[in-house]
Amino acid sequence: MKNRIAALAGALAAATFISAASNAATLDSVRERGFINCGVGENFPGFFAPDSAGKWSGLDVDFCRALSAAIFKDPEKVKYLPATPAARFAQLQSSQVDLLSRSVTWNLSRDAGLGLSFAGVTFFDGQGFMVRKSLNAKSAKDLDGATVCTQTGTTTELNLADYFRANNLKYTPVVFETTDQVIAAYEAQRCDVYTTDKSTLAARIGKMKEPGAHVILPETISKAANGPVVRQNDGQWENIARWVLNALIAAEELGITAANVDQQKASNKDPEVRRMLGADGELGKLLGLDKEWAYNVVKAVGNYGEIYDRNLGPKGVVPIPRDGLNRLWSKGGLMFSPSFQ
Ligand SMILES: N[C@@H](CCC(=O)N[C@@H](CS)C(=O)NCC(=O)O)C(=O)O
Repeated sequence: MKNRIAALAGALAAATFISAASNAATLDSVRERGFINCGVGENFPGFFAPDSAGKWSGLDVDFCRALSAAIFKDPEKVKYLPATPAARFAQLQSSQVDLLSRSVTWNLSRDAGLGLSFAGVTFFDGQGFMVRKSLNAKSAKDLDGATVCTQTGTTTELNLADYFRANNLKYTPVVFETTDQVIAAYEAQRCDVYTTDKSTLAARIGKMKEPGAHVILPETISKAANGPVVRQNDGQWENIARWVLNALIAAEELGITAANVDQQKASNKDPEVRRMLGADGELGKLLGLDKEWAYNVVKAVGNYGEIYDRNLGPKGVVPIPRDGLNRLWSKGGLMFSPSFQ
C-alpha cells in the first residue's frame, strides 16, 4: 500500500512538473520527427499485437494508423512502443510516447490525477472472471475464498477489490506485471481465477493449453470505457485525437467507407459530409491539419465499423460480436460522434 501511495505521488509530481514545464505542441514535434510514438501494450491480439515480422495490428493500432493518416496522409508513420500497464502512464507523462492507444480504462483518478486527458472511447468493455470448469463455479458469487490472478497497475485490480468487498466475499490476489505472466500462473494453477476485461478473456480462452477446460462466468463487474489518452497540457493534440476518433465514428454513421470515400467526397451533397471530407469549408485548420485530414483517415483505415470488423469481426483474429455498447447509437449502442460543423 505504502509503495502504491509513493508511486501515485511520484506520478502526480511528474504530471505537475510536465504541465508546468511545457506547453508542448505535440503536433509540431510529431511533424518534425516524421512519425507518431504510439504507446501500446505488449500483446493483446485483436487490439495490439506484433506479428513475426514486427508489424503491429489491432483496433488500438488502427487508431494510431488513423492519426498518422490525418497528419501525414500515410497510416504507416507510426512507431509502436510497448509497455506494461504499470509502466504506461509514466511512459506518456515523460513524453516517451505521444499517446497511449491500448485498452486504457477511463476513470476519474486517471483523468484528473495524472495530468492526462482521454480523447474518447474506442471500445466499451467490462471485467469478468475465467475459472477452470472443475472449480464448479456458476457465478462470481461462488468465488468466496478464491485465489485470483490479475495484473498490477490496472483498474482490474481495483474492481476486483471493490466487487469482493461489496459482496462480502474473501479472496487472495496474486498479482503480476504482464498478461503473459498472469496467464502462465493461472495455467499452472497458482490461482483459481483469472480476471481482466472480458474482451481479453474472450481473446485468451481459445488459446489456453486446454481451451475446453475453462469457462467465463456470466457477471460483468465493471464499466470499462477504453480509449486513447494524451497529456493534458496540449489542447490541440487532444482535439486532434478526439476528432480523429469522431471522424471514424461519423464516417460509419454517414455510410462513408474506404471504398466509397472518393465518390462521397466528389458527389455527396450533404453539407456535413462535405465539411468532414474537406470538399467545403476549413474545419481542418482549426485542428492544425489540412482540409482533407478526415478524408485521408477514412481512405487509409476505413470507418470505425470497418476497423472493428477487420480486427474483431467474424474473420478477425479475435471475433467479439458487436452486439452491445460498441454499436452505433442509432443501432442501440453508445458509439456517437458530435457533429462536423
Ligand atoms: N483496461 C484496464 C486493464 C488494462 C490491462 O490489463 N490491459 C492488458 C490487456 S486487458 C494489457 O495491456 N496487456 C498487455 C500487456 O501486458 O502489455 C486498465 O486500463 O487498467
